[in-house]
Amino acid sequence: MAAGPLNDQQVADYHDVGYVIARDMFDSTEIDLLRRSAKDDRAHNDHAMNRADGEGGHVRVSLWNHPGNGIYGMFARCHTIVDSMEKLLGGEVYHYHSKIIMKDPKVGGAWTWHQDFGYWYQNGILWPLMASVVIAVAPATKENGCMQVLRGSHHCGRFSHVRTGQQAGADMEPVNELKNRVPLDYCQLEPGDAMFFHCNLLHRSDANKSDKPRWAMICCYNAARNDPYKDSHHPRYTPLDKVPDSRITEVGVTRIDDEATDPNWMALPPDGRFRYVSERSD
Ligand SMILES: O=C(O)CCC(=O)C(=O)O
Repeated sequence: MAAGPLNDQQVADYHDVGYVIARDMFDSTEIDLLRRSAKDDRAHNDHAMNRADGEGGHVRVSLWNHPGNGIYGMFARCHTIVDSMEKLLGGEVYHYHSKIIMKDPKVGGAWTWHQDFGYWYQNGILWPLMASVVIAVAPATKENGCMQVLRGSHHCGRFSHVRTGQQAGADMEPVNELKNRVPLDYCQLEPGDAMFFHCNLLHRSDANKSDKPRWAMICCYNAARNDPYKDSHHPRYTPLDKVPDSRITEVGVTRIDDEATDPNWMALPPDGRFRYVSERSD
């Protein structure tokens, strides 16, 4: 069963360097169920969009706003994750969105340097009281394009984000300076590891040139006290019903169909406000 929320040292590390990796936060049964659901789930595959990286690669991404009662919802709502987020963000949180990222062998595309808050503040969010967790479904290695971060870069605050070609990313002039001053960490993960990171942490990833897939689920949260001041394509404060960690396996083995229970799949607008290029793969 899931390992329980982050401890005080892990919370301190997150505040210090902008991220923390909790090894083996989920066990192999839980991750196998997630992997099988993600692989076999027609609804999820039907809703996957190709996010082109402008260099010939693409990542398949499916994204939804509200967690439901299927296995994805159980991960996003379980005590281990949500209590961790509440420790990191200092109070009640709500679910902002989740996504499954499929970086397939040879074709899986790159991500340019960015901060998530570089986009999210455009949605009417005033404070960077937001964080994400990457739950590794397959190993994430240097070879298959694991996430890279500039350690401690969340202390810089928000950088300007600009659109270059098909991607919007951080203004590279200050980022290149920062690269000379702080370490670049490769965040290599094994299935079941969970990486929590601050919304102002600069991160990127390389294309997947290997013959191994890199799949992950990423769940994003906002502090309840940080309710956006305007509507956007992601939700305003919506109370989150936490579930016991045991529900992941219980729901996973009964294979509740997420099509009915996680219905809020997103069609992404190609208007530049959001960084995924909307180009349906089907
Ligand atoms: O998983 C990756 O390769 C990068 C994902 C990312 O940067 C994001 O979702 O903001």
